[in-house]
Amino acid sequence: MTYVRSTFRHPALPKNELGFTVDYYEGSLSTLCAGCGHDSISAAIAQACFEMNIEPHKVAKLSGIGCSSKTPAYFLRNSHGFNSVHGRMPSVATGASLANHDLMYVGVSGDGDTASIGMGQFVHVIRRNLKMVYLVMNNGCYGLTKGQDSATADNGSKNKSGSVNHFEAIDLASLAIELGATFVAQSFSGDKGQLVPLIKAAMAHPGFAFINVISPCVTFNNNPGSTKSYDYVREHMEATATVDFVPIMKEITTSYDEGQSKDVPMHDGSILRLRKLAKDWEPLDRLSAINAVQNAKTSGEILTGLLYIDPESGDLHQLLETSDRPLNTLTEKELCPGSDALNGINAGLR
Ligand SMILES: Cc1ncc(C[n+]2csc(CCOP(=O)(O)OP(=O)(O)O)c2C)c(N)n1
Ligand code: SF4
Repeated sequence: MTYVRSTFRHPALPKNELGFTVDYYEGSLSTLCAGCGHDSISAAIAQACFEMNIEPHKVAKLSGIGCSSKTPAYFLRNSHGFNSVHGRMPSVATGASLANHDLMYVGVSGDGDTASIGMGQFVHVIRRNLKMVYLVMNNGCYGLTKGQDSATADNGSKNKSGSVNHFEAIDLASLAIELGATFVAQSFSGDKGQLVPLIKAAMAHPGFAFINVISPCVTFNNNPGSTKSYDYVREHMEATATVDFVPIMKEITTSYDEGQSKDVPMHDGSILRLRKLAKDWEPLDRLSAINAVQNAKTSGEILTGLLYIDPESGDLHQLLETSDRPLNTLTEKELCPGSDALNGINAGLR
């Protein structure tokens, strides 16, 4: 059996500004279970890159281990990719970005990959505000190893074999806000209308952009009693706002009643237009975001949409004052400026 996609596409498929159709942003044929939420997220990433007119060779996809971490094979086949070790995607992303910050880094992880073995790496990549999109495909279980409860499984949630989880769940979105992440969003694999603009906004964000996406595992955790099943999430989703991503120079066509919408200007000139739905929630206020997530949780709802943004965030490169150019484009003279320069540095440290 071959997993290469057919290249035939309808000749009338719309093209983006680069002249590519959306299939140029797809990957090889998925080997995940039919109906797995992760496949819908891969499609949303491809769609977002298509709509953002992104050159695929300017993107690096990174992942750990898990069904979720396999997905970079299923989108952006013309991009760079590195499938790393379980839970270690953030350090690979950090190293790659420090060597070349000309690429856009898209990290994909699972709730097992991030909230257990990779937790140490996750919290530190947030602290460092590495400019990347970090997307967790959150199904509350370890899909690849046959469905054991993960650390994001809700207390009281039932798995397929009927056993009840008695541990408190790690709430990745709350944790990210608490640790100082400068863009935090939450969504559902079954809501492409919400997910695509969130991914586009995350890509335009000048720092660490985290998206926690509930992504049901149809094989091991889509049963009654599970709080990560399609039915449960559909019934308990509550959005902070509708999100409209308006790219640079594009006319704003949507209009909302005064007081209902909020425009968040992004550093590159694009605009995030939010039509607020949640009461007492301010996207630019961390405490308000934390309260909104916790209040929703207390009432048994899952808050989705943009939760928090600091559009002025300064990323790791700015903080470390690293070279603007990729290291592999620096000349030997620039990389090794000679003993006088070294003596000067040493003298400055005495
Ligand atoms: C160091 C190490 N420990 C354990 C494993 C076994 N393992 C592979 S994937 C996985 C968990 C996958 O769960 P998750 O990240 O939630 O992804 P999903 O498959 O649910 O998408 C585990 C424990 C491994 N591959 N490497
Ligand atoms: S086991 Fe679950 S997470 Fe893995 S591909 Fe199948 S449905 Fe998706």
